[in-house]
Amino acid sequence: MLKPISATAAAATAAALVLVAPGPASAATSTFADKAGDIGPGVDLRSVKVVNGKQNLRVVTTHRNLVPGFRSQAGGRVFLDTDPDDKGPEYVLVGGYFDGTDYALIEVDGWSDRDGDRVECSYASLLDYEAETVRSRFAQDCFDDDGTDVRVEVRVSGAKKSGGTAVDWLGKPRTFSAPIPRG
Ligand SMILES: [Ca+2]
Ligand SMILES: [Ca+2]
Ligand SMILES: [Ca+2]
Repeated sequence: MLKPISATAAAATAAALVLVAPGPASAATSTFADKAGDIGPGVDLRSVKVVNGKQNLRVVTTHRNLVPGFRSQAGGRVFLDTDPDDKGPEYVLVGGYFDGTDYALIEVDGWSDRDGDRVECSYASLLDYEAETVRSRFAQDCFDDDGTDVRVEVRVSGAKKSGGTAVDWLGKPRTFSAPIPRG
């Protein structure tokens, strides 16, 4: 479990960091909100936070009622646009959002590409049921267009109680966020 640090400790650490590291501004961070309750609990997407850092790109999605049980059948796709001149995403992180599931970073050519290859590079995705988050980190050298802005789109899905699959996109389906400049 991730333990929150106290506000005073955080403030002291921040002050110390400012004293020892007055370097350039670090990673660009953007957070995008999604409507609550546009699909049932289990996977409902609430927000997507993107930190486009020098070494790593981090994406944290927050959900409503993220649960370990397989009955949720929850999972998601984090689409990454690293080349705005080429329509659609260049990469997608595909993963399951319950215990025992795996994930993979795939290089794709647009929204409907189902034949992409796995990218061999350093990345990881972590489910946190307590915080209801999925935290993913990608080394920047995972991406061919190293050093560029990135745009994201997220699609999550899960089992409906009544049967069938519920789908929740970040905002309008197949539309990217504003670009997040690399820090
Ligand atoms: Ca939602
Ligand atoms: Ca693109
Ligand atoms: Ca939505």
